[in-house]
Amino acid sequence: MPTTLIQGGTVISATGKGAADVLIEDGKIAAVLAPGAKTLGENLAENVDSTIDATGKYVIPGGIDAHTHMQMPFGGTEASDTFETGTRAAAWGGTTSIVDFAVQKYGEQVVDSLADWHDKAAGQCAVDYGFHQIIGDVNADSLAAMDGLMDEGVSSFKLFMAYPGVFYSDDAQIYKAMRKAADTGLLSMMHAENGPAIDAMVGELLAQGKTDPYYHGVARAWQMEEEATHRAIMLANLTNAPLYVVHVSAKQAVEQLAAARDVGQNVFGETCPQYLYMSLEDQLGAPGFEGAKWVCSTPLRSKHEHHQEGIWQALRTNDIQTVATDHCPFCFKGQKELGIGDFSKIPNGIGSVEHRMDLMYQGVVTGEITLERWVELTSTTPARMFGMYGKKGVIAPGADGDIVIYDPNGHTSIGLNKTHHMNMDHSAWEGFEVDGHVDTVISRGKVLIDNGEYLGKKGHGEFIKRQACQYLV
Ligand code: DUC
Ligand code: ZN
Ligand code: ZN
Repeated sequence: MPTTLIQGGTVISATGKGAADVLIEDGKIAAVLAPGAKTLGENLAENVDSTIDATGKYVIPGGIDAHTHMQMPFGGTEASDTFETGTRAAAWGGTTSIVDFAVQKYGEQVVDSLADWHDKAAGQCAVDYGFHQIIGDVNADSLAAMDGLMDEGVSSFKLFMAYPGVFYSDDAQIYKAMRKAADTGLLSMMHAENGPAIDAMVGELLAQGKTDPYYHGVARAWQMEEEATHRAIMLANLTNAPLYVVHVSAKQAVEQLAAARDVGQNVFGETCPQYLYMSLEDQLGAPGFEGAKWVCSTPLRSKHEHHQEGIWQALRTNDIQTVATDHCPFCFKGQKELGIGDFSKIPNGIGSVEHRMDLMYQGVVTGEITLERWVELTSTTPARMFGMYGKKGVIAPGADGDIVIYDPNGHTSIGLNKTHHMNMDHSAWEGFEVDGHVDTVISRGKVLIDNGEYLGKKGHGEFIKRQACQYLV
């Protein structure tokens, strides 16, 4: 039974911090000890297989990115990270678990799509992985298939109010799926944007010759996010289904979530780093076709409307509970370029799985969030939200030995030119310089990253059979 002792660091949890040593035994956390603790009068450090010096560093539970799309067919192409490359990049960035989306398309069976995702991921991953189920075709078969998802360890599913003709569900379909969710205990996840109205506006803009990436953000107006968020909340209220709204970017959508939470509804929100640091004007509005790098949905919002500040505030007030990435990478050459002359053909997505922990630590540096909140947003709450808590999201006896040793005095230069590990020919984060550094990453007791070296291997990552949401009011 291999044992590792992490000594001298400051252990951060969602509720506090303090000096402690952490003992990992056989892949699990065995003890969190007073510094220099002795057992049976012996110096513990002399009796373990290996020690890691974390003096001056933070010791945090491994990051959990609950929203990724590895090798997802989308927008006439396929997301450029495989499970192998994407989870390796996640490890580099201190994320030790991802939850990816198995995709049921129109005409497909849910069970087949889930089996397909297992085939893609099995034996490929550097870190542990779970699945949500996208239901892109709500019909009698898929509703029946939802009965079996919880037993498969897939305790959440996603519907789309956007993308008519691709993944879109109308209100009747949403109503039926939420009824099923209330019966089965599955968590409903929602892409909340009014797709039919957006598509009408896209048509108008293109007809006016407004084809640049910037107009992606114009067409996907905040009103369309607020409206859909409200409608999703009402349908969830009616059906008594817990609701998790993904990639929230509009401050008005946050107000809808907050109002529902204030009356005790089980409604939750997720945001992503791009909605905190980027804007319609500065990135989507970059000259020429450059803005295509930042085409994602929901879109980056106007800095003049102060959405970014609203989202930071929601992270403090717990009106938004988690930060994921919506990692959906596409290369510029041959993929983003599909939309030259027509922004609606640009594959939607940004790659960030490698940078989330660093980017959110920046919020600690600037005083937007506390250290504890950083851990809560990026690890502990995702674990609770998606039924992994106890095993993941916490440094406590019995939990998996998933640990990041983070150097607050370190520095991280982000981007392709700084040799990121995502399978992309560009970076949406090129040139970002942030305080803090992921020094050591441990997954179930195995060191994956240490001192700038990758020590992991594909196939180390195991499927996480998730339980029901542990975050309900
Ligand atoms: N948004 C994206 O940006 N990419 C994938 C799907 C989505 O909803
Ligand atoms: Zn989405
Ligand atoms: Zn997504």
